[in-house]
Amino acid sequence: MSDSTQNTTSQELTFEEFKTALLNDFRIANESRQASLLGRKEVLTGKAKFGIFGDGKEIAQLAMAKSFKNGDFRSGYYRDQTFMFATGMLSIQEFFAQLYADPSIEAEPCSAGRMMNGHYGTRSLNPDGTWKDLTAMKNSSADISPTAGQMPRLIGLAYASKLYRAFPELANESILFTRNGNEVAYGTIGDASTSEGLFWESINAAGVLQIPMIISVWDDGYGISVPAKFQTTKQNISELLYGFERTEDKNGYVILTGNGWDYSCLVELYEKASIIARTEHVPVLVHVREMTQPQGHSTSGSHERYKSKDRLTWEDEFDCIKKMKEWLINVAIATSEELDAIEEEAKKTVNQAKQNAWNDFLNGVKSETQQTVQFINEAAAASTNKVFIELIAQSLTELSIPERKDGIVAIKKALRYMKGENSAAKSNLVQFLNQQMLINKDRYNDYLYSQSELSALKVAPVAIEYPASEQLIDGREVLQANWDVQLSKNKSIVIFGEDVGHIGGVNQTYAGLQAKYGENRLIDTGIREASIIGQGIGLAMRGFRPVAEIQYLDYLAYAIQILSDDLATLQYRTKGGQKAPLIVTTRGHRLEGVWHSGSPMQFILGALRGMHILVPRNMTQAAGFYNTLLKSDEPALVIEPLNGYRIKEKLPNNLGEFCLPLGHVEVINQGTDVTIVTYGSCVRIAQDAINQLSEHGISVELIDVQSLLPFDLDGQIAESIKKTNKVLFLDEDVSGGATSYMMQKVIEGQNAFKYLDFEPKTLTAKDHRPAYGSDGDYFSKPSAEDIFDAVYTMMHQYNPAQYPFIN
Ligand SMILES: Cc1ncc(C[n+]2csc(CCOP(=O)(O)OP(=O)(O)O)c2C)c(N)n1
Repeated sequence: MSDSTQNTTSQELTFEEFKTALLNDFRIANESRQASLLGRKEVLTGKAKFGIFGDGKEIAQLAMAKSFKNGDFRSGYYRDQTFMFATGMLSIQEFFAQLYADPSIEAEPCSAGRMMNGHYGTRSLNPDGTWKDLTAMKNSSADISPTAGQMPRLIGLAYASKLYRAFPELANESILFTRNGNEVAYGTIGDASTSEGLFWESINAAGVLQIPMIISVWDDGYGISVPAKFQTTKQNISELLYGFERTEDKNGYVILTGNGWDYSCLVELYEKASIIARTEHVPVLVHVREMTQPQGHSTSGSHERYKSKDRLTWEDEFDCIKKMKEWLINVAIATSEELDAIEEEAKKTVNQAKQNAWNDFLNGVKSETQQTVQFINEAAAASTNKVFIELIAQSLTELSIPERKDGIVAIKKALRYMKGENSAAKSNLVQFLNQQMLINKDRYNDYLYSQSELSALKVAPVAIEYPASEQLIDGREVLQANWDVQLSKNKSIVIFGEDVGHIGGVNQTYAGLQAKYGENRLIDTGIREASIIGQGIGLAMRGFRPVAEIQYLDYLAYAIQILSDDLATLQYRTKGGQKAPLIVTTRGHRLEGVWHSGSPMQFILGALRGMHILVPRNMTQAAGFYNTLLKSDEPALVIEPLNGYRIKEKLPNNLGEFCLPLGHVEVINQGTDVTIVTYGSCVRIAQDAINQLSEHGISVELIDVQSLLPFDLDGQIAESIKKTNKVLFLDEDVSGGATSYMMQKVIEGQNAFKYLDFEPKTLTAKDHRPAYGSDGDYFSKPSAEDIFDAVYTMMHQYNPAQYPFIN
């Protein structure tokens, strides 16, 4: 690992020290360039599948790396390899291991081969999932591919420093995360990606929040093939952003610009940027123009297709490393020969690192392939189809670059030749196959959720305790009282969102709490759902326990991309290297009209695997889930039932303590004829229907699922169907939505089909959004009458004599 973070501009350096530092930068630039060149070759010769590299962006990243300190965080994108090398956060060998998709954490610490090359990240967690001391290391949050998707998270990473400064007492206790809030968050983004809404939303948010971050725009004039004239008004992002610039009397950004080939200017620029961001704790934007992309966008195609001859000539002439070399010679820091020697040395270093990475990777696969061949041949010897099976083993040995899947395919094909046969060697082969499948499960499928001791599934349930008195209060008051206790117990909890602070939330679930705990604990934000989530992700990555509120479930759609691509994938894409225990709270299912009554559960369930999805039927249950989640290290979405805030509930005694287990259903009503499986606001509507059905002699077992992800971990629903032999899945999603999800979990996942005497049914909302008004609601969403009719019809078809038709 290399580290060029020593100051190359300080007046205190002797000439020799200064020269050494500059030549070190020149070396890293050359190594990085060489890594890009060799990386591309590796893809084109079939050793890797895809390559995207940081060539043309080297010099600015060296300059940026100089001020990056322990405790700081990067939130960047796939062009940043030089920065990663220069800060010591990545070695060249690790860079190549990622290109080859090496699944070992030791070889490829960013993602253990899960993310394609150019997607960086440091390991914030120990193997047991506990935090490392992030102040003793340089940190990179894990990249994602969607352009500008790194921006929302950057807000939270920078905001954490501001909040730590606001709470010196908390900062003192949070020694793994901060030194007095001094850390700066560094962001990078390509010029074309500034066309994304996420960029503008995040830029505005950081300007409002005034947080210590340096965001660099790497401007090479293209987004793949599309030039700046189709991307950016005036083709100049810093010119557009001047409206955000701070003035004498108004907060805003410090905006700096420079050219990507001008080393000395960039070093000065970044020194200035970092001093401002670190000391004044404000956002700085650095627009680095005139960058090049010597090998084009990626290995997917050549840039000759879309760049003019003139542009290609200019890119050649203004290549940043070439320019740095000219400058070093012109200012007499080094001779051409000295620099040539460094270039030659860099080639050797990179070649060696590449070779080491490849050998490590290939040897791992080869040893497994050899074992596979041996097991297949041994099984062949005991089979009547020996000849055919040996041929399979033979073709495996002939592969010059075997992959792990080749071994599995070979075993499965060999076993088909042995169908009906019994031999010890065949059993050994099957056992080996099972072992390999387990090993590959660990390589490719683990860490979708936390595997630490703080997994939400390991939080011990604590029963709700009620006082003797029967006093009832509004549901929203239960939540408010529970948050009050949590906020006083745990100083790292911060709750933010639209209208959350001053007025205490649109449904008063935080009423009075800002006045009690201050503006930095209960925080009003702008209307900016995606960056509210990013704010939460970044805060959670730096030790806070953030609760991000999305005002209504219908508006979660604005944030779903960042929840899905960033938060939900974080543990998985880093193979347990990073976590962001963010609680996302919202309210939904039922109120009024097209945009305040949605229940798009299937859309959420499909997008957010990696998060827990909880759908409490009332506010006490919701509080129980919050209490559980706050003891865990996992992200979750809790959807409060929007029409339940004024419904009366009892106030528990043990606020802040009672914990609802995740993945456990509750049987709300015992019954024998039909099982109704539902959640959220539908529970109450079903209760109404059940009362009406009982008048007609039909006994319904009502199950509140309450936790959609995870879902009924101990198979209680199948147990109920064993008794009733009939099931209706009910909710307010569209047809084929979350009811189908529940049906699959129960009928297939719990094998409940074998207990059914009657086809499983679903009852959902209509496929359009709910119309406004009480009648709009009634004719759009399932009502008690709809439930009555659905259940009665089932009973009538099952036993027409006992349940004659009604109409
Ligand atoms: C949301 C999204 N849309 C499209 C893409 C495909 N894509 C990958 S990189 C890229 C161009 C980005 O250009 P720019 O931001 O200028 O960065 P550069 O690659 O030039 O450094 C595109 C369109 C993507 N990754 N994400």
